[in-house]
Amino acid sequence: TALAVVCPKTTEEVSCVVRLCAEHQIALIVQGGNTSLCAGASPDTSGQQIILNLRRMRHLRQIDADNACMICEAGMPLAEAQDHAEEAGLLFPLSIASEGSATIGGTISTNAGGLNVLHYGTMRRLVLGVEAVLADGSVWSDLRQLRKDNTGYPISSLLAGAEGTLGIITAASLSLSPRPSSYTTVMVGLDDPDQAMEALRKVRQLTGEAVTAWELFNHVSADILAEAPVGKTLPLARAHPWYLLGELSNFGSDASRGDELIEALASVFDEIGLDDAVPAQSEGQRADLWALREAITEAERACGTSLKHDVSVPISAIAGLARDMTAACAKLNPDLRLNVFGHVGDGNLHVNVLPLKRGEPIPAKLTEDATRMIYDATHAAGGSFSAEHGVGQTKLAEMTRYKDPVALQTMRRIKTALDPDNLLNPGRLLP
Ligand code: 2HG
Ligand code: ZN
Repeated sequence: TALAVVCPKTTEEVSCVVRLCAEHQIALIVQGGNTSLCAGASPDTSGQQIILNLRRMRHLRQIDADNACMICEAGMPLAEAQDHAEEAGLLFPLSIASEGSATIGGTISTNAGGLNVLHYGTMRRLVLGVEAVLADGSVWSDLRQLRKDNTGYPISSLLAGAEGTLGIITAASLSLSPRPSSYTTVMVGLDDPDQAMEALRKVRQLTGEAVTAWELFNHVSADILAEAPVGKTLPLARAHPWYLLGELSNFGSDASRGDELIEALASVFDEIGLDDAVPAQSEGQRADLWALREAITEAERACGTSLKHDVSVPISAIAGLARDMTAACAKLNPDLRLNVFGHVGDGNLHVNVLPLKRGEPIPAKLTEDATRMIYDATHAAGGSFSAEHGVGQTKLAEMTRYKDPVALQTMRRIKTALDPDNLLNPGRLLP
């Protein structure tokens, strides 16, 4: 429910809308690809907020291979930005399952993570600077493509992850990486999440910085992929409690390096006793393996409304957390199906409770107990209740419960300084 949907095409138009809204004290909700998993981009139910949708601002303003940098407008879908980088012979490494819809502005505003964070970092690290319209309509522009600039508070970095509460990002200068010449991708069955982490340590010892993705998922993920309307089965010889999808990148031009990476993986799997592994033999097979992983969210949606948790802990604690939460949820209700998957190489897991019966709501008491158990266990392990999806409107209670009070107070002071009338994305991020 919104007062209006405004689709500006230029930064000047965004600034104009913000000035008008400030004059009339009307709140703005900024929307990109509308893929938030915590209601970050939907207005409240009052019908008094304006949706500012940036999808018409999708130009590539500049790409510069010498400077390994490109300037994209906020409404450009992430997949399109990746394509532009590829055409220039480079890589824009942020990769998330929703990249066909999610936009550059949205992924910066939520500091998105995804599949390659263990090597390239989250979106904030890939942003050299942003252009943004502030709450008074003024335009902050930092598209200079500098890798070093020690002249004060890093305003662009502050806007990354601010969920549109401090300013509206209209464009960004993004850092590009060398493109790997080949990938070594493998799926392997596991008995225990510890094996994934042991393998990661050993493979890193053998190959240095070659590991660019290390994804874990459990047997429930595999089951729902098979049950989905377009059922997908894993290419392994037998079923396992856990699975790993790992990828190594060959950054050199030496083709034999690809063979070395496969040998390194094979020797580590052998040492740990992992005997059911499938390496991708072609680019097509690699795409098929990734399609399985990236279809987990949609397969989950086909089960009805699930209860999502997106947690992170120090990497050393991730295997224990995956195991303990599975055991604790089974105690809450033995029929409960827990879809556990995520980016274990950077310490991030999605721990999602499926409806007990397809399409039926999860009972309120179970929702409460499971959520409390998962977040308390995460907090006790020194973790975060929101690793990469943000806070939006749905995790405000967790902000009050788990966020350091001094951090909250500091965030409120920053918000008041930059948006004193609380007109930019009110009711999200800050409780
Ligand atoms: C992923 O890792 C996304 O695929 C979505 O972060 C996670 O659906 C989810 O809970
Ligand atoms: Zn994820």
